[in-house]
Amino acid sequence: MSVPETAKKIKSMEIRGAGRIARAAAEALRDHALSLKARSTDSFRQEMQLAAAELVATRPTAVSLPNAVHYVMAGLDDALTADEAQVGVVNRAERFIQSSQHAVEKIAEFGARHIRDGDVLLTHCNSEVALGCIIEAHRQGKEIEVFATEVRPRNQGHITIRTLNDAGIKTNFIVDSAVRSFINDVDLVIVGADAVTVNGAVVNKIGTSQVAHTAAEARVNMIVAAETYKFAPRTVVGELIRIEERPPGEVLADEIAKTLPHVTVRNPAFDVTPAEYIDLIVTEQGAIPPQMAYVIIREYLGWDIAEFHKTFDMHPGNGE
Ligand code: RI2
Repeated sequence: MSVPETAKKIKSMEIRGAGRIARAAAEALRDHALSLKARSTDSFRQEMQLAAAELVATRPTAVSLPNAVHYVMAGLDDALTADEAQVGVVNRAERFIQSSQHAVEKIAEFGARHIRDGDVLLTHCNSEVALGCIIEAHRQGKEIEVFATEVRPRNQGHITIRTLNDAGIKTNFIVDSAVRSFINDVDLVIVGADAVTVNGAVVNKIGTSQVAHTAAEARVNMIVAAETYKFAPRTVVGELIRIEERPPGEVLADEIAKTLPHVTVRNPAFDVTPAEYIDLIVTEQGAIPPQMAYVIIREYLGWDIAEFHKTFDMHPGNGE
């Protein structure tokens, strides 16, 4: 798929979920590199940088997106010819896509071990990796039941209940505000992540922090399923994760909104759950307490200050 087409689909959320948008961006960069008829390394590099910037600008919160783009664009490093640069980008894009798919499978395997026979689970939003853990536990023959929230305003819960239903998993569909009413029936909360910061806070779909607070108060454990490329290197140098605020029309129809001149609709797509509400983050490298997020950033994202300056300048939030 072309870069503009991919960017449009990510923006409109036709392609959504932090892992999926990262893989879609890698695919778009790969296809773009293959389509370029660049005469020089410099012009190839420039064209690729424009494409990378367009993709990164689509959605500001899920850090998997700039991390994937960064990984693929490093294929340009040390390339002496346009051909070498093309091979570098294509190889890295393929590697990212494969390792992302592998990470999703590994997390399912590790995460399923935290789910016991007879457990009642609760999930919020639609996370490929969180659902992977649940489906793997079910595949292993554990008898489980799930509470899935609706996830206003975009109703990602509808995707979740279809996936769980198709897997043959007993599922209860509830409105977001019903979490507290059912939390005492729940043994474990499991969600995904759009970003994990250096202090172990998890940025995920709006409402996650309310679920986490409710779970903590009821002494119900909460685990987060997140690939290492969801960890945010720039938070090491004090950058904050930008929370995307989406159009008001997603929450309240424009015709109604315009009759209410004193009302402002706020529509943040994500919120921040502090580390103390999270028991474990399950990554493809194993489970860690959230307080160990820095280790993941250091070891698996190859973070260092020079690298930071070189590669993250393209990020739209840079300098804000
Ligand atoms: P996976 C989604 O964001 C949700 O917040 C979900 O929990 C998170 O990305 C991770 O998704 P959105 O794209 O990568 O629905 O686990 O705004 O699929």
